Amino acid sequence: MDREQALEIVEKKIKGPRFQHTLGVVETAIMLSEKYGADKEQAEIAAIFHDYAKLMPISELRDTIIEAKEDERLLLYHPELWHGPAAAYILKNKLSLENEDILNAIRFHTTGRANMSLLEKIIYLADYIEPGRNFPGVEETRELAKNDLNQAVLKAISNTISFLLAKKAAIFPDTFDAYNSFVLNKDSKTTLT
Ligand code: DGI
Ligand code: FE
Ligand code: FE
Repeated sequence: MDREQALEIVEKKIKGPRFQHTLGVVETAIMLSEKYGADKEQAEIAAIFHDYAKLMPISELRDTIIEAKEDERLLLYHPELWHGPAAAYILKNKLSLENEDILNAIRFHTTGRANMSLLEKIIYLADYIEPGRNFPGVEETRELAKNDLNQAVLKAISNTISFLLAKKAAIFPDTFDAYNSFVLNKDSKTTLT
């Protein structure tokens, strides 16, 4: 599938501001791939599809998580966490997207997880810093993204955890696992890419 086909499929599912956000993530993911040596085509496809399921009704997202045998703990947490895993399943089964790294970058783009791949980090970070984002802390994260991918992703995850704590929102374990994984590995950056 090429860029134009992928964009056409996604635009039908997520028109308007959400599609503009997606274009921002695509542009940022390509820029980060060039900087950190990831496969640009893979980053582009993952970015285009990352919010594919964002506007699906909650009941459909729930059914998809169950049918997909995705992590059922998700169902105990906020429905905002369901669109990544649901999209990964639909893309694999209905749109024949087979690359597991691309699917995981989409699956984990909201929570992160321990030991994220280079592509997973790039999509997580691109989603956080794309030009349309303007929440507190984003500028600092953009600065870190210019020369340290791991520090930038750690910052984005830390900010998200702080934001959720302030709201007294539940925090999914993968989000903490992502945070711990970056903090525990901070002295061995070579193993983190
Ligand atoms: O889909 P987007 O809006 O582009 O971005 P996203 O997929 O990163 O979703 C962001 C939302 O998800 C944001 O409101 C914070 C929330 N979120 C991220 N991690 C967690 C979480 N919400 C809960 N309850 N628990 C988490 O661990
Ligand atoms: Fe999302
Ligand atoms: Fe997004």
